[in-house]
Formats: sequence, C-alpha cells, structure tokens
Amino acid sequence: MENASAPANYFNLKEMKHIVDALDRNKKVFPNILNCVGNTPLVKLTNIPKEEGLDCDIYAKCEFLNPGGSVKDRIAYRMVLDAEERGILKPGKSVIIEPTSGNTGIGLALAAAVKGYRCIIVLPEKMSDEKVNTLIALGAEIIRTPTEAPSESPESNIMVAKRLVTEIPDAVLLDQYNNVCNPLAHYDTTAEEILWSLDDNVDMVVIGAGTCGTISGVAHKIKERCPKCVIVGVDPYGSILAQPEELNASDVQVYEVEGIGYDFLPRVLDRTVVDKWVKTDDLKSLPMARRLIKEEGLLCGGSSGSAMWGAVQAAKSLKRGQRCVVILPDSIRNYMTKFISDQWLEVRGFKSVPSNDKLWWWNKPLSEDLVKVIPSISENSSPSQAITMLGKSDTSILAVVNDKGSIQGIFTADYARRRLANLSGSTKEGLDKFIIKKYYKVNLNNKPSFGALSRILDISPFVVVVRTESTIEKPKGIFTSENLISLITNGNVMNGNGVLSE
Ligand code: P1T
Repeated sequence: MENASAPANYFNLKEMKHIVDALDRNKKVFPNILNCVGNTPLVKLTNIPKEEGLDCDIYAKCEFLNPGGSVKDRIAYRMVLDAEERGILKPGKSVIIEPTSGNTGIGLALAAAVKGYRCIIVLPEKMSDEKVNTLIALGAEIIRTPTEAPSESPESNIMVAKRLVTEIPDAVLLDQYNNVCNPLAHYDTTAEEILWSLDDNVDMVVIGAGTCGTISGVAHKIKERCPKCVIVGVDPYGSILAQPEELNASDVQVYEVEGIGYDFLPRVLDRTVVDKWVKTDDLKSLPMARRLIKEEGLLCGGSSGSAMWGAVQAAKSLKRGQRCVVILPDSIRNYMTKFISDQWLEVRGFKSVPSNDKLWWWNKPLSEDLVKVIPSISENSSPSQAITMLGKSDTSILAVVNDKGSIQGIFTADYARRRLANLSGSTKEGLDKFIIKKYYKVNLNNKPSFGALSRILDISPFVVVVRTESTIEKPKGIFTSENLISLITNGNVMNGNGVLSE
C-alpha cells in the first residue's frame, strides 16, 4: 500500500511548500475547472444576525460555491497535486481510493475526471443519494458501508478503503485524516482569502469539525496574522471531537447532519488552536440551514446550519463593529431529497405538520382497522423464503420480525430487485442483507393523523404502521395513497371493515 503520509514536523505549516497558486482575480479564462477551486465569496449576513439580536457583523464564507460544491474541493485538489509531485500518483496508472462522507470524494472524483484517474469512493450509507449520483456522474465507483460501524471496525468506510488499497494494484490512499495537505490547503487558501477580504481584521471564526483539516489549517494561519481572533469549533452531540476525554465510541449516536463529527481524533486535528467548542444537534442545525437559505439566500447544506447555529451562540460575546466569519461548507445540491424537503423534516420531528382546516379528514386519527395488513416473516428466514412469501401475498412488502414478533425491518420486492440487479447481492446471503432498516413508520399509540400520513406519502410510496404492545413494536400493516384516496372519496377502506366518516 502506498500512503501519502504526513511529515514529522506535522503542524509546522509555515515551513511547508506552497504549491497552489494564489488566485489571479483578473483571469478571464481558466485551463480547467480545478483551477477554479477556492476564491469563494465572503458575504455579510443581513437578516439572521439582526433577528438573533447580535451586535457584531457576521460574514459567511461561501464554500458551497466551489466547483464540486464544497470546501473539500480544496483539499482534494491539493492532495492530488502533492501526490503527483511526489510521484505517488501516476497519471494513467494509479487508482485513487478514499473513505469520505462524500464531499472529499466529489472533490477527488472531479480531479480524477479532469486528470483521467480511476477513482473508488467508500462512503457510509447515511450519506445522501445526491452525493452518490454526483459521484457516479463524475465516473467514480462507489462502495457503501454501514453508518453505525465504528471507525476501527472492519466494515467501516475507513477500514474498507484501507483493505481495498492492499488488494487493488496501483491503489493510492490519499488519506484526508492524516494527510497534511488537508490543513495546509486551508492554511494557504481558505484562511488567506478570509484575511484578504477583511484586511487582517477578524475577531472570530466559526468552523464545523469533521476531519478538522479546515479548522486546524484556518486557525494556524489566522492566529499568525490576527492573534486576538477566537477560533470556535462546532461539533455534533454523538461525536468525540469537542470532548475526547469525556466520551467514548460507545456513546456515539447517529445524527442526520453529514460531514461533521467523528468517533476518533484525526491526525489533522490540532486541538491547541481551537479556543472554544459549541455542541449542536439536528434540531438546531437543520432549521438554521433552512433559515440561511430562506433569509439570506445562501444555498447551503446541513453542516452550514450547524456552523451558523454555533456562530449565533459564540458571537453573543462580540461587540458592535467586531467581525465573525462562519464557514458554509457545502451546498443545497447534496440534500435536495433530505432536509430541503419539508415533509422529510416533519417525519423526523424537525418541523411540525402544517395544519389544514379546509380538509375534513386532515386531523382525524388513523385506526387499526383502516390499515392494510401485510405478512410477517422471521428474521431467521432466507431471502428465497421471503421472495416465495411475497409471491403468495397481494402486497409487495413483508414485515421482518424477531422471535418476540417485534419489527426489525421490512423486506420489499423493490429493494430485493435492487440488491440482485445493482448491488451484486445473492439470495444465498442472509436475510439481513435484504432488510430495509430505514423506512417511514407511524405508531398507532401516537394517534397519527391522516394529514401527517398524507405528508409522509408525499415522499414515500407507503407508511408502515406499528403498535407498541408491552414494549414489543408489533407490525400492523401499511398505509398507502390508495388507502387514503379510497377513504376520503368513498368513506370506505379497501379492507372492507373500516369506515371513516365525516
Ligand atoms: O473535514 P473538515 O475540514 O473538518 O470539514 C468538515 C465538513 C463540514 N461540512 C461538510 C458538509 C463536510 O463534508 C465536511 C467534511 N467532509 C468530509 C470529511 C468528507 O469526506 O467529505
């Protein structure tokens, strides 16, 4: 395995070689798109700071305007240039393999597309299909790994990438978690641009923490030129970056915001240059990202909301005339079917279901007799048994249950086809490989309204209905658009036994 490993004097960024040219602001034409990475605008925010009662000025560094749509284009390009210069990456021969939450992958796939490298990107299931489709369009090959796998487990994206590098000839792991080009790219460009925009006069910079290359690199340069500046890291609950001594990997919980938070400390993190940490969660981050879009016109992603929420907290200590910069790492494009959808936010409790007084049925609760019953299958069955059971049923969905009858997931004809057709699956695998664990579900105990169900049906072909009976989550069936329209037009249900009356 060839590894672009970091030099010994790791954070001596000042002494390192600077290979990316400063952007020529008068250039009319660029040789290729990689030359357009960086030089993103710094935009003063107008509405959110006022609403939040902040006295200082807040500026957004619009990294979502990079060619690949994120701040990570900077490090991807830098790592490729450096590895080429050192003879580690050989054009026309080497294969780039990288574990990523997607944006570094997109930056590398962009460089690979322009320069003609084969590129394999390993990313957790959690990351959006929008990222995956962008990667595929750029010609990258994709491997998905379980989101819940701890970073040191063999199934994690990091360990899978490491294994592939030993198996695939001429494979190169650029390794953003350890490669000094990650912080160096921000030391040389992102921080320089911020200092240039604000004439070396900045009081606070707020940055979301992933690999921590952005925060470490930016902080090192800004502290050299503007020592009074406070560097604030933003880290989601469930990550150990802010308080490594207080948390361990077993505390890690899953959250929706992509790109920030880890269960280990990457080498590119230098905690000595971070003055303050703010913890966030989805409920704070995602509505704030939507506010950045709606109130400031900044078409950014979820971690931008995290950083902005952190900035609103930290900048309360700043006075009139002081300047706070917040970095907005990626773009709306990555999340079009995720937090950009109101329904997606509502199902997860990040937004309330809209009221609708004009529809007589909107607030009425779903009852069990209105649900279309689906068959259950034991989790110990085989995929072939599940397929046979589907064939005998009039639905294309089975509930997969454990010994106690508690729902563990669902088996659908659609996902089984996808595994067999596109994901090199085989019916000889265990049923667990065919189970969908992420699906839309309502619990009858919570008396879900038809309005809420209708909103879910805007983004999903069916809703699974369960009821909790003495701690066991029992599958009761599904509810579909067919059920709903039949109910509201005829006052009748397809099962023939339930009636919904006005
Ligand atoms: O890695 P870091 O410089 O700390 O940037 C954090 C970050 C914030 N927001 C988004 C949307 C991101 O994608 C990232 C980091 N992304 C990766 C580590 C990656 O592999 O794409």
